[in-house]
Amino acid sequence: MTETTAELRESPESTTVVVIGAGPAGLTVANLLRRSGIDCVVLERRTRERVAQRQRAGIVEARAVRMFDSWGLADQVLGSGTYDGLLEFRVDGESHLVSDDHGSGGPRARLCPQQVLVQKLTAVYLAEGGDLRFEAADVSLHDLAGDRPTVRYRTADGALRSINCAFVAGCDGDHGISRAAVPDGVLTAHAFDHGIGWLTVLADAPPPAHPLFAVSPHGFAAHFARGPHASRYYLQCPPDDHPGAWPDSRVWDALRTRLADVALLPGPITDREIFRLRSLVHDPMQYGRLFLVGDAAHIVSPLGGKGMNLALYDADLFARAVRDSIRDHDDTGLRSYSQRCLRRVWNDQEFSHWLTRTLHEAGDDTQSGSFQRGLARARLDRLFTSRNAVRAFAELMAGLNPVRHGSDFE
Ligand code: RFL
Repeated sequence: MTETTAELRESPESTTVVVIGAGPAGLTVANLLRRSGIDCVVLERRTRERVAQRQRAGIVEARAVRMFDSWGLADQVLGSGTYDGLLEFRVDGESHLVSDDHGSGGPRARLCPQQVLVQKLTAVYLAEGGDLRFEAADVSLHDLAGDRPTVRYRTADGALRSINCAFVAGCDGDHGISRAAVPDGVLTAHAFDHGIGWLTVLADAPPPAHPLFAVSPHGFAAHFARGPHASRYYLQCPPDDHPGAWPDSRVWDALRTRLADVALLPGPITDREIFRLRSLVHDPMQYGRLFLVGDAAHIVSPLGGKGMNLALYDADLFARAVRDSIRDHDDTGLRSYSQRCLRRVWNDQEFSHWLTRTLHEAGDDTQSGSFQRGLARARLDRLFTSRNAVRAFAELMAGLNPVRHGSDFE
């Protein structure tokens, strides 16, 4: 017998759910399971400090605020960062304010940077006695199609550990090991590449009065708040561009031109990277006792702010499904998990795709041509003039438009 086998035999553990990954999806699953009295173990490969610093999304949509509210968690994990509910579209320097009021009452979206949400979810989970293991290396999944899957990993000091469980929540993002553990041929990947790159810049610079989207022949740009003294900017660029080609002076010059704001105040740039705008859906979001949650199952191009919000939606459905299965022996939620998630995923993909095409094609017509530019401008005009168009847009932004499930809507 090898030393490794002996060590694994000496230290078997057992829990109900092993959660892989401590991003927004994994931490939400863990908190909701804990609130339901269901034991789980979270395995995260990074350190707590590293996870707490990852800056991406900035707004928790109204639907997700309601979800946290329904679990009694909204004030603890979201803070009180509200905004006035207006979005600014600046087209060739002309400003148009669009309200995100969807007209159905109830809580509105909250300004809550992703890293703040992650920090608060972590703190609440640990304060309530949750089991969260950072620096878990070489995580591997076994017997996913059986009754009791096993998860193996290596601790920070090199010891091998093994946990038996009833379910695995694969919340480890697009590059994790969960989806990769599914045998070939089970999942279908539906992918789309917009052929567009974005330079994204974080800076300690004054945030805009409203989330700002700018359209012009110079290319798309955007400016969002990331706290009271911090901003995130986006600049359309070739997808194979390099951050080194964007020194500070070029970034601020391009922003002033595209945002049509000569007085834009610069600030120290704390992060700068380039990524491709792409979208990806994996179907189904389940294999045996493994359930894929969040980015592990789907990637949404950033316009519309749906990626993190979809992760929160999946997490809620999964936690409720496990609760019903364990507490009431009702597996309906588990059986319909993938289908229900995918309905909302495609709904949000369509919204994000529409917004991405509209805001890029309305500006620089070198990629899509003058006809597409005319169509995109017409769509924007409709948004600036029709009350019904604004209401439909606001409902999609809020994540509150009904989505069909069989003969039901939710
Ligand atoms: P995450 O956040 O990627 O977390 C996955 C976690 O799993 C860990 N992990 C592992 N742990 C153990 N073993 C392994 N083998 C592991 N492999 C990975 C990772 O360390 C990590 O901690 O996925 P999750 O939880 O599904 O959350 C998804 C969101 O992070 C993502 O959808 C959003 O950030 C997308 N996104 C935005 N979403 C919005 O809703 N609104 C936005 O405004 C918004 N802006 C953005 C974004 C994504 C961006 N990037 C990534 C291009 C802006 C940007 C720049």
